[in-house]
Amino acid sequence: MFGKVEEKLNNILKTDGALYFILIDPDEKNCLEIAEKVKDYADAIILGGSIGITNLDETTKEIKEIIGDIPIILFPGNVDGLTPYADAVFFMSFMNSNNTYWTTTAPTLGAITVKKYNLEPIPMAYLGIEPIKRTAVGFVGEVNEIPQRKPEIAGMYCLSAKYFGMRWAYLEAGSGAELPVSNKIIGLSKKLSGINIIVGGGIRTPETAYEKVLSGADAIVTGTLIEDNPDAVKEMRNAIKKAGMDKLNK
Ligand code: 1GP
Repeated sequence: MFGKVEEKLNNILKTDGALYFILIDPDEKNCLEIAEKVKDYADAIILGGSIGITNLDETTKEIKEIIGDIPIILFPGNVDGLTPYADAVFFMSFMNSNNTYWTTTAPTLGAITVKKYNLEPIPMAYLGIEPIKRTAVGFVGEVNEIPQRKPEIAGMYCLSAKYFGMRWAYLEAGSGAELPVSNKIIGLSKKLSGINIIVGGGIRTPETAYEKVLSGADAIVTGTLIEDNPDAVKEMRNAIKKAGMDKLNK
């Protein structure tokens, strides 16, 4: 039932208790340098951005050469964010967008390309949490932002995602968010749904990542951190893996 990439990630989750995903924007000028710097620390590279796609095929091939066996999972900002040179795709619905284009039309238009490119689809709910409205993805994705002080709304979306058959939910505060998703939201989302919870947006310190994993996050995503300070990824990975082990031993 699971494809190879998802199986690999689930196996790492069993042994390590937590995953570290590093987001690379293929439109960043220095994305190959970034790939070189993070290749020893990421469990998967997630590739995508909200605005613009330049030469995705070439960039993906070049990144693949650098990172070797680490899976590349596409994180498409739109239907043009697909390439046959990646391993998998987060096949996602932006569930709390106000626009049906982002909830269902874009994934429907993209589905045939996913099939044609033989990409492994990883079914995922994408959920925009405050302060996502002030970030690019909130603007483009016309989000009906989930308030930080209403964790039950996020939890209910995750439960709904589980009942739809999605195996992953991404709690997103938006790239560069001033505040990451709260521990309460993460905890309730995990407790209610039991599906794999990815948390990203505004995670800048190893301490924050540690807390998020202990609260219930299965995977942490960082993007901006690498662009600002590539050397920070080692500490980030250590904190995530330590939290994972602490969680497994609880
Ligand atoms: C964006 O959650 C990711 O989709 C990463 O956010 O750039 O703030 O790390 P940052």
